Amino acid sequence: MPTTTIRGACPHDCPDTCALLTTVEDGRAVRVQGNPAHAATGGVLCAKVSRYAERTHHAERILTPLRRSGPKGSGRFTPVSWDEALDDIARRLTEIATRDPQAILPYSYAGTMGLVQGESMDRRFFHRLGASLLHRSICSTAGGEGLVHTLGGKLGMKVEFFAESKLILIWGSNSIGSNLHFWRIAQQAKRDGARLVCIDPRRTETAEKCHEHLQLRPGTDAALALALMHELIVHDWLDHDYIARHTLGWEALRARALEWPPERAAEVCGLPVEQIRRLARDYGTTRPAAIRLNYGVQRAHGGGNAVRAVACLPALTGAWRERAGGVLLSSSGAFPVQRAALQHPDLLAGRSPRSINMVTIGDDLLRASSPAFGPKIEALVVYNSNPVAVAPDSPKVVQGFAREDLFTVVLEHFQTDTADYADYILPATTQLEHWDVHLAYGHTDVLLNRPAIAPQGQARSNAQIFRDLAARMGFTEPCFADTDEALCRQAYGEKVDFALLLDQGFAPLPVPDAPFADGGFPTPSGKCEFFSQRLADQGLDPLPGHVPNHEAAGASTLYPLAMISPPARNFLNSSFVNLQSLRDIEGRPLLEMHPEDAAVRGIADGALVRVFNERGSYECHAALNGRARPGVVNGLGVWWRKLGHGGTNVNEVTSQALTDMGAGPTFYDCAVQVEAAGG
Ligand SMILES: Nc1nc2c(c(=O)[nH]1)N[C@H]1C(S)=C(S)[C@@H](COP(=O)(O)OP(=O)(O)OC[C@H]3O[C@@H](n4cnc5c(=O)[nH]c(N)nc54)[C@H](O)[C@@H]3O)O[C@H]1N2
Ligand SMILES: Nc1nc2c(c(=O)[nH]1)N[C@H]1C(S)=C(S)[C@@H](COP(=O)(O)OP(=O)(O)OC[C@H]3O[C@@H](n4cnc5c(=O)[nH]c(N)nc54)[C@H](O)[C@@H]3O)O[C@H]1N2
Ligand code: SF4
Ligand SMILES: [Mo]
Repeated sequence: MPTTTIRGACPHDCPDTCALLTTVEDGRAVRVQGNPAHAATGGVLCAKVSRYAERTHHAERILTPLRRSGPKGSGRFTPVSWDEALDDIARRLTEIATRDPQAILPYSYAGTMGLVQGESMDRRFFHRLGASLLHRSICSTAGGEGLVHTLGGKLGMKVEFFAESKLILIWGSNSIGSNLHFWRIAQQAKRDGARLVCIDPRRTETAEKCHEHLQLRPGTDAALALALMHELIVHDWLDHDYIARHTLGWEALRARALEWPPERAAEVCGLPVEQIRRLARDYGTTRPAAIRLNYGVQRAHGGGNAVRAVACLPALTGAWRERAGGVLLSSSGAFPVQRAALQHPDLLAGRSPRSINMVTIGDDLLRASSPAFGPKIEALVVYNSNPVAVAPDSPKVVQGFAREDLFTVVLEHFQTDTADYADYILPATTQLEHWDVHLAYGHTDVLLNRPAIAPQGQARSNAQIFRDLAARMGFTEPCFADTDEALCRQAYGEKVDFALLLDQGFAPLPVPDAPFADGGFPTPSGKCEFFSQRLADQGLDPLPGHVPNHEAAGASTLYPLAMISPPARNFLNSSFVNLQSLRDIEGRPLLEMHPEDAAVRGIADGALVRVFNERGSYECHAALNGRARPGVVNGLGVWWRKLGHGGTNVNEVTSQALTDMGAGPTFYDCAVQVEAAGG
């Protein structure tokens, strides 16, 4: 019985982008492990992807094209051949495109982060068609813009050097759950004497294992960062030389920060003033000091400003001078992806289609044609995403997907909540069945993914499906003939040694150890921009400031609780919810509450509760497990609606309001009321 081991890459939306080793026996993947030769992976995978063989060979995989055979949303389908499905889809899309191609909307995100299966042939196809563009904002645009306007790009410390830090701020990140390989590095620093501080409204597994936890109110991080600056200034824990040479707008920032004594921030953040003072002293007097910032801080109204405020800190103390000092939110800007070669924007041929924000898909699917909006959305092609489960304000999203006059095609592995609303479901390959090449946002190595097994059933890769559709629609440009393997080579062109990728599966980028030790920020001024002219030009505050939540805790008497909805550890967004072994670990959909908030509502631990506001209502079980702070509830995400209670999940109550920068989502800026269900 022949056994082989194939090198690959984890496709999931996770900072760690692990190198995989898949063991194959008789054409079946029997084991998926971490590649020990890849330092960032260190031979270790998370529990989720250790189950990747189970996911791939799952009995409920979609293995043939399916056509809807019941009412919209009924989830009833019949198998059809690829020819029937592709002919009919091409006919329907052509018919709509003849009227206005912008009535067609692609909807995708990072179900796979692969550059080939996520942003190559699909983009070529929709560019050639002239379809609406999608603003892919559902995760990181607020923080991304915040970084760009401060440091100049999605760049920061090299993750491995956190091991040498003496103080690590883990800010808006449950590293144990969602950035496991960073946590291993932080543990090493801890063993070598580093102090770990967690800043998070939830008492996470990570917070419990740090030396200190600042359990602030959601959406108040900028106030905390400004108070830290205040203390750095009044105690003169500043690197004046670094500030003078490598920053822009110091006097203005100084004046702003002096408006934020710790007492004021303590009031806004709901923290003891002593805890803020202590953190400022530690940060001002410990070297090297490092900040692992994560996207949890930027899912509230002021998310962009919060990231800007935090990203200013290392320039004030000169922490950037050492390789173990600075901040890391994302490293993805370091990757020289050849996007024009991959995506062919030239196929737009001078057209500039409108862009639809994926966060507001609920409202946008319900809009009529108008001069301001353009044509009504008549067709949706969904891949690498499960919007009916993950997009905010799901009552509206569901209503939109249920439109009888909407033509919906979903490329999927499983019959998700979104696939239930499809007219056609097309079977997609998993990472074990196709080629791809990857960037990472938590380290700086390029990874290659080789197929380990043949496509299961009649599954085809996303790139193959768009290639097939292009042929059906008469798109004859040569770029539609590129194979998946050729696309892998085009992703980085000459910038990355493809032979090395073929040989070992990964290739480190040549990035400097201490990127801003001597300034050199890729901003317009070349400095760390405390003051941003680009923001001023957009009519925004040019300095980082505290922007209160749209729905601040306690501001509404009807909905007095602030809800955040961070990821459950054993799911990845809504992926893996349908894996029995992982769902068994998570148990059931939970709402963590503070015992006092539960007691006044007559709610006992484990009771079924109703979480609601003017948008919707969600049923789950109360967990009085010590993780919630008073006034804040934590609704762990993101369950499939159909696997939760009453066919709902936490996004019943989240809103489509946007962030200060980047037009991102505000999942963690959400006021609710809670009552005992049936009460
Ligand atoms: N297991 C698992 N891993 C994941 C994911 C997953 O769903 N499951 N998701 C992946 C994705 S898509 C992403 S984008 C990345 C990063 O995704 P993130 O959402 O950054 O992941 P977390 O590290 O869980 O960080 C969220 C943390 O921020 C906290 N938080 C919420 N509001 C605030 C706030 O206002 N201020 C502060 N300081 N903290 C706040 C939450 O309590 C939570 O602990 O993780 C990825 N990794
Ligand atoms: N309330 C709340 N909502 C949230 C969040 C939160 O913290 N709280 N987090 C938000 C964040 S950070 C993000 S990034 C979004 C993520 O939302 P999504 O990007 O929609 O992520 P997933 O829910 O993992 O869904 C990805 C889907 O892609 C499919 N898929 C995977 N690989 C392939 C492939 O190769 N081909 C095809 N055709 N399909 C594939 C998977 O089967 C899965 O169903 O959710 C957001 N929603
Ligand atoms: S989800 Fe993250 S930690 Fe888990 S295997 Fe993938 S990259 Fe590694
Ligand atoms: Mo995300």
